[in-house]
Amino acid sequence: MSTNKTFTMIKPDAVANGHTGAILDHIIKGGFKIIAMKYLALSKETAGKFYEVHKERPFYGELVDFMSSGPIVAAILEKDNAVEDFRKLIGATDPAKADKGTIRNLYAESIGANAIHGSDSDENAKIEGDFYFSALEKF
Ligand code: DAT
Ligand code: MG
Repeated sequence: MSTNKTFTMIKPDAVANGHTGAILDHIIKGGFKIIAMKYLALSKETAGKFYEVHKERPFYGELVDFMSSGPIVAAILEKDNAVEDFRKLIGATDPAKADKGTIRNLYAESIGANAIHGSDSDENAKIEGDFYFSALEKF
């Protein structure tokens, strides 16, 4: 059964390039409700922990450096079928392969600096949301 929540981060490239407002607008117009949101400056340690599942992949070091290179915006989003619909809204990991009109097609720079994160399962959406937000900060 799919739940109605997913977790996202607007990544340092998109924040630094001034795309935060346009991306939030895109998300809201896509039918998602923002139920928690904050700016964060990730340390290498925190970024490394968040992406621990990718520890053995060759790009892990680069990913950790990138995600701690500038502010990010973390948010929990709500919509029916949230995880799957949000992955569609953001597009493929590699922006060169992302469908036209998706967030990564419009705003990402490269496969590494790809503008936005979206959880890949209901289980991970819960883990990732709980990683950044306390009970006090989310509905
Ligand atoms: P996604 O973010 O689409 O779920 P992923 O979970 O496979 O993709 O990888 C996590 C992040 O790691 C991805 O958003 C960007 C980075 N990454 C993935 N593949 C990469 C590669 N081949 N080279 C550099 N960075 C990569
Ligand atoms: Mg992923």
